[in-house]
Parts: sequence; C-alpha cells; structure tokens
Amino acid sequence: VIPARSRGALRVSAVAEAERTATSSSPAPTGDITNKLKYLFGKEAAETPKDAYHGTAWSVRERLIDSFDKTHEHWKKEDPKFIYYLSAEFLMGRSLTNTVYNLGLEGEYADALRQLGYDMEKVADAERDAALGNGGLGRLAACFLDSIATLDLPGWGYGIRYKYGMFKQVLKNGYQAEQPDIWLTSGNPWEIRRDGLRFEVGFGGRVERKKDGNKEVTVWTPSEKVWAQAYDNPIPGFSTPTTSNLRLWDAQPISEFDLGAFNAGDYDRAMLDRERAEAISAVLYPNDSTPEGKELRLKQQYFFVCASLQDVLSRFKATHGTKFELLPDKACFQLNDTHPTIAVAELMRLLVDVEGLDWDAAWTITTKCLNYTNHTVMPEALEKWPVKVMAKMLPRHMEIIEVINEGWTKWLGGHLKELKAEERAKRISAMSIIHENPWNKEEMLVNMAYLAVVGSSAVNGVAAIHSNIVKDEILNDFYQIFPSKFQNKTNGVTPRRWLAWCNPELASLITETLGSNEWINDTEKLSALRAHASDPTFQKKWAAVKHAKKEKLAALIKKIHGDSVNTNALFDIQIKRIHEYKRQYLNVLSIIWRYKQLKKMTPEQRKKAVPRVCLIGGKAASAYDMAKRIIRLVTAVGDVINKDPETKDLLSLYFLPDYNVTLAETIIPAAELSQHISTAGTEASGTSNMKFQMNGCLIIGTWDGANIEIAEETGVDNVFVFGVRADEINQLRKERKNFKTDPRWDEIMKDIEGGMFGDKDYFKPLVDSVNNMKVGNDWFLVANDFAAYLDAQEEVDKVYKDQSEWLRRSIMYTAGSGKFSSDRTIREYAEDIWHVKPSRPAA
Ligand code: T68
Repeated sequence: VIPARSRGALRVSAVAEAERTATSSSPAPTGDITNKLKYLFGKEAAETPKDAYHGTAWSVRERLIDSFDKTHEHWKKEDPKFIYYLSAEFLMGRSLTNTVYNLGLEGEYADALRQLGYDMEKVADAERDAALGNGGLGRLAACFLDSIATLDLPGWGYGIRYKYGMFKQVLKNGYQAEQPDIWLTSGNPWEIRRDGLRFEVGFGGRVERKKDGNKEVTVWTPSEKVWAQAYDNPIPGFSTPTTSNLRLWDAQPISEFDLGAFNAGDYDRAMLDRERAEAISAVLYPNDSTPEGKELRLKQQYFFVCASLQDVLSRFKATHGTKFELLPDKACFQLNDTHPTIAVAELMRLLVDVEGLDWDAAWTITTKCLNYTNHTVMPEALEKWPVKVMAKMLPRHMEIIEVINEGWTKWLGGHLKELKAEERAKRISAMSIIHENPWNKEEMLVNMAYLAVVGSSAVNGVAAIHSNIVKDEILNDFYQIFPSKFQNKTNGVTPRRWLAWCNPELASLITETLGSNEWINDTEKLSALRAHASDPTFQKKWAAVKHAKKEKLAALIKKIHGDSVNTNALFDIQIKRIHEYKRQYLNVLSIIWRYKQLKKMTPEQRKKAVPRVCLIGGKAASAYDMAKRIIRLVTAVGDVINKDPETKDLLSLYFLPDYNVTLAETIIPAAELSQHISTAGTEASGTSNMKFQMNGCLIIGTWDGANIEIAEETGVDNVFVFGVRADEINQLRKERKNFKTDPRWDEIMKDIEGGMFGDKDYFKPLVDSVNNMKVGNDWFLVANDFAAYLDAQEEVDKVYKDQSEWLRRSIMYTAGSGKFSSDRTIREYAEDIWHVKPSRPAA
C-alpha cells in the first residue's frame, strides 16, 4: 500500500489537483465505479478486486477520452507536423496505475476505492498485461509513447492489435512450456474501437499497365483483401493535458460470410475468409533479435504499414488536398527496426499508382518522410525476404523495389565513377538491395535494412557503441556514401513507470530530499542527489526503502516457489530474454562456483561470506533450443542449492517464470545488483540496465551497449566492469580453440557433464557449445570472460560488506540516471530527425 504521505509527495501539486477536481464535470469516482459495474457488468457491487478493477478502469477511461478529445481537437486546429512511430511491437504492460498517475487522479481514485473497501494496488493487480511485444524493442516503443505525450509532441504510434500477445511462460518440471496469452477475454477498457474507420489491404494478384488518357497507369488487382479495423489506445502524458494515441489495426474479413457456401450447407467453407483474415493479426511472433522468415510475418508487416499510411494520407488529404509536396512538413515516420520497412515501397505505390505523382517527385517525398532505427548488431539477424515470396504476396511492391534498386545502383555507379570498373562493380553488388542468398545461389533476397537506408533520411543506432558498429561494420558501405545520414540516439526509459510509479517509496524520498517532484519530468535534477550520497542519515532512509522492496519481492518468491528467502542477502538479478549472447550461462556457472566454495568453507568462514539470493528470469523463443536448455540449467542448479540446508541461507537461485512488464515493476525496485553481461559488441543497448540504475541498483556488466554510457554517468569506478572489449572479439574468436580455459571452468564443466545437477544428456549440447571446440565454438566467448567475471563478483562481495560504500554507490546510480530518461531520447529524435515541435492543448 502506498502511504498517503508518499502519494501526496508524488502529486504535481495539491492545489492543481484540487482545481482540476473542482472544475471537472466528471462524476465522483465512487458512484461512477459502481455505476460502471451495474450497467456494464450487471453487478450490484464490487465483490472481488477484479470487479473493482473493471469498474475503476471503465470510469478512468472516460477521463482519458475527454483528455484525448481535447488534445486532438487542438491538434486538428493547429495542424502541426506529426511523428508516426511504426512498430510491429508495443509492450505496454498494465494501464490502470499509469493512467491514474499520469492524469493526476490517483488521490481521487484511491479514496474512492478505499470507500469501497479496496486498495489501489490490489485492484491494479487484477489487470492483465498488454504484452504486444517480445522484449526491449517493444518496451522501448511503449516508453517512447509516454515521452511523446509528456513532451506534448504531436505523435502517434501505429501497430498491430494482436489477439494473442507474448506467450505465457510456465515451468513444467523445470522446463519452459508456453501457453497462449488470451488477453482480450474480459474486454479491454483501454481501447476504443473506431467503428467505420477501416482500410482495405490487399495481397497477391496481378499487376497490369493500363492507359488513362495518354498516361500509362499501373493497376494492382490483389487476389486477397482484408479490412484493417482501427482501435485507438489513448496515451496520457504526465503533468500535461496532452493525451496522445496508439492506433492498432485488427484484421477482419471483407465479406463476413460466404453466403453461397453457407446456403449450400458448407459451413466450414463459409467461415474460411474470416479465419484467413483474422490470422493476420492473431499472434505475435515470439522471436526476439532473430528475424522470422515466415510468410505470415511479412503479411503482418505489410498489413499494418499499408493501413497506417493510408490513414495518414487520408487525414493529410482532408486538410491539404493533393499538395503532396507538403507531406514532409506534416508527417514523418520512424521505422522501429526493419519490420515496417515495406513502408518505403508502399508510400511510393500510394503516391505514384494511387495519387498519380511522377516517380521522382514521389521518391523525394518518400525519402524525406522516412527514418530507420537499427536495433541489432548481428549481421545475420538483419531481415531479408526471398524475392519469390515478396513477388507472390506483394507483386507491385516487388516491382517498385526493383525500380528503386535500379535507380539506386545506377546512382551509385555514377557516385563511384572514380573507382576502377572491377572495384566499382564489386561495391555496387555488395550494396544492392536485391542480392543473392550467400548460402543458396539460386535464391534472390530483398535486404530490408538496405531498403530502409536507401529510403530514409536518417539512420540511427540505439547506444553510442552500437551506432559506431552500425557505421563501421554493419552498414559501413552505406556510411561511406552517406555519412550524414547516420546518427546515434541512445535509448531511454520513462521515469514515470520505471521509477516514480513502480517505486513510490523511493520517489517520495527523492522528492522530499530535492524539495520538489520536478525530477519526474526533468531527470537531470536527480544529479542533486550526489550531494547526499555519503550522508549516513540519508543512506539509512535509502536503505530502508530498498529493504521494503526486497521484502515485497521475497513475498512474491514465496508465492511462486513456496520458499522464504533471506532478505538480508544481496539480491542479485538477471532478467531479460534468454539468449546465448546475453550469457545467462555465465551467470549460472559463477553461481555453481560460489556454491562449491561455500561447501568447502568451515562454519567460521561461512559467517564471513556475503549471502546472495540470485534471481534469473526471461523467456526463450519457443524454437530456441539452446535457450531452453539454459533455463533448465538454472532450475536444475536451483533445485540442488536451494535444498542444501548447509548453504541455503547463504546462496539460493530461483528462476522467475513469465517475466513481463508487471513482474519487472516489482523486481527492479528490489534489486541490489543487476547483471548485463553480454559479449562485448553484441547487445545494441539494453534498457533494463537503465531501469535498474534509476532504482539505485548496482551493475555488474561488460563494456557493451548502454552499460558504457551508464558507467560514464555513474562514475566508472562505481560499476563492476569486466571482460574483453568489443574490438578484441574478432581476434579472440579466431583464437578461441587454442584458448587455455581456467581450471575452475574445467571443474564446473565436468560437474555438469558428470550429472551433478541431473539431466546430463540434456545439458551435453550446452557444455559442448562452449567447451568442445569440435562441436561448438563458444561463439560468445563465455570461457574468455569467465575468470574476469569471477573476479568482478568477488569485488561485488567486498563492496557489499561495506554497506556505507554500497549505499553511496547506489545513490550515485540514481543520481547519474538523468540521461536515461526517454524524454531526453525523444527530445533528440524530435530535434535531430523528426523536426517536430511541441503543441500543448489548453488545460
Ligand atoms: C533489442 N532488440 C536489443 N529485438 O536487443 C536491445 N527482434 O539491446 C535494445 O536495447 C532494444 O532492442 C531496444 O533498442 C529487440 O528487442 C526484438 O525484440 C525483435 C523482435 C522481432 C524481431 C527481431
């Protein structure tokens, strides 16, 4: 329960809130909540927290819609330039708490619920996560929407309303099992179905040239059509009247029913159209960081891009008619990775085929409107679609891409005319948007990243090191041609959800210490905490908050696993998608080593050991075999050490199933040490590292992604940095087979192989992947970093024993987190890429 005082401390100001309540025409929440229950759910009273949630959510929804309408009326009148964030994923999590706090209604609704006998937190707990994303990329999109609204920037998100989101992960005997995420069953109060607002999206069919007077026109006749139905999800800014929008598209059949088939008694066939159409927005592909080469995935991509572009153009035309040369002054699109890159061809098609512009004019407009963000460093992870698949599903787009590529390679030839013919031909072929599949010479591929670069004004990476890798390696050829296109935009996270709302106790302490809550919208103000970092009285308060959060997490562990963990232990946490490059494996190996050391100690020695509770959470893509084995290793090691009476108070390891946004909101505030230990040069940025930092959690990490910038802001000496550097990786990979592994490593490998944790056959491929150079090659250099990692862990223990030093560092982390607010990131996008300005409606 949030104490009343801390809630007060979070409010923008009590006066402002009183004014809002006084002038608001909205009904008193208590009556409104019960009304909603009565008229929408047929219930006389809120009998369960779930009832209370439904009543509250539907009541809050109306306040949200009022704010949405005011904002959009204002924007319609002002007609500012808009940013449209195109993303196949938005990992929103829960909405109730966020909405109530962002709108400044928390006092009102908490009081109302109290009158009904409920507390806000319990009620909020009844909401299901909107999990329309895999991981970092999808959550980033959600944080960006929060910042866009908070900064009053005219902007919307556009995506897919998946019927089934990210799968629910359960453990069955310690192995991951997946269950569907059926999240819409009880209705979704946070969306508005826009009846009548729908666009046709076509697939397949044929392309013909026809004469229109003396002009030749291209006509695409798709063989399959569906409706894209709009659903709006209002996005409230914090401490502003602005409420922006996330428009998601749902796929629906053009003909409800095949009446002919129905009348003929063929009911299965009568339903076929509906099923085929609905399949498009049915499920989120549960893969992160690797492209999914399935046809349905391309269909999803085109589906939401086509609907979104038609929607934007139709609004544009309503105000500006066909003056398309004005489009770049009114709209720009950010492509969140290559997933929406078909937008390059689709915007060309809409402008040339549908609106009748000539090619060059359309190309100028298109490239001015689009920008591309890259999120992955692994070249093999860049999306490529077989020409055959593209030509069949999107025949006109394939033609357009061919024409773009011809123009591009021709231009490139001219640009490179100084080079010798042979060298020039080589460069052109290396930079062609359409190229051979290097593993199958028969197959031609469309390289979506190349298409995105050629079709965009700006290309950016998501952390400084990553943007350099994009320039120097992944897209180096393009960088040499267009150096000014390339930028860096270091990621950020919203300080509302990830500090103020998920850790109100710490937020109150900060507000009290800094004398105002302005830091929530201006996180640079957190730097003033540095002055208090060594103050024992302040440290004591800081520690008390952390301890309370640890108790809360311990209660959750008890609920999940039935065990009581030692809350005086160091809470050591690694939560993220399970991936070889993220090296959860390295973490487990060090836990095994720690266990073995504890076992060898005398009771006297054990008294001096730093107790740890190790928590690992994250989903493995359902087809990612090695990742699933890693999960099993975590649970198997946990099974052994958690049961050992000699050591269990000193060391325990739990796997937290079904890691999602909501779980993160409980875990992160409680964390004391968090692990970000990817092989240097593989994690584009990471964003949980920023959330942990904000919550005063120390980091053990490699010199990778945003860890580097976090260390710079926090003070490198305050971070446990270890391991090889990105520029050494290539060489070390070549030398890995001759690498002399640490004796401790060899011992642990033998333990796993020998069955110390059971399941030895199942773990064999895991051992081989890092230890048997004939089978695996330890691509992610787990062995190379192992000794340095153990040293860094020892350093962690040493510092933890000195609690005042630990607390000083903890405070320095929060104090140094100002840079990592997504407000800063979005401001940079707005200024350097989008050229979009704030436009705030009257309060
Ligand atoms: C992540 N990428 C990066 N991809 O791994 C992470 N991929 O370093 C970065 O912080 C984050 O993006 C935000 O920039 C992803 O999360 C995916 O989820 C993904 C999904 C589908 C296909 C490919």
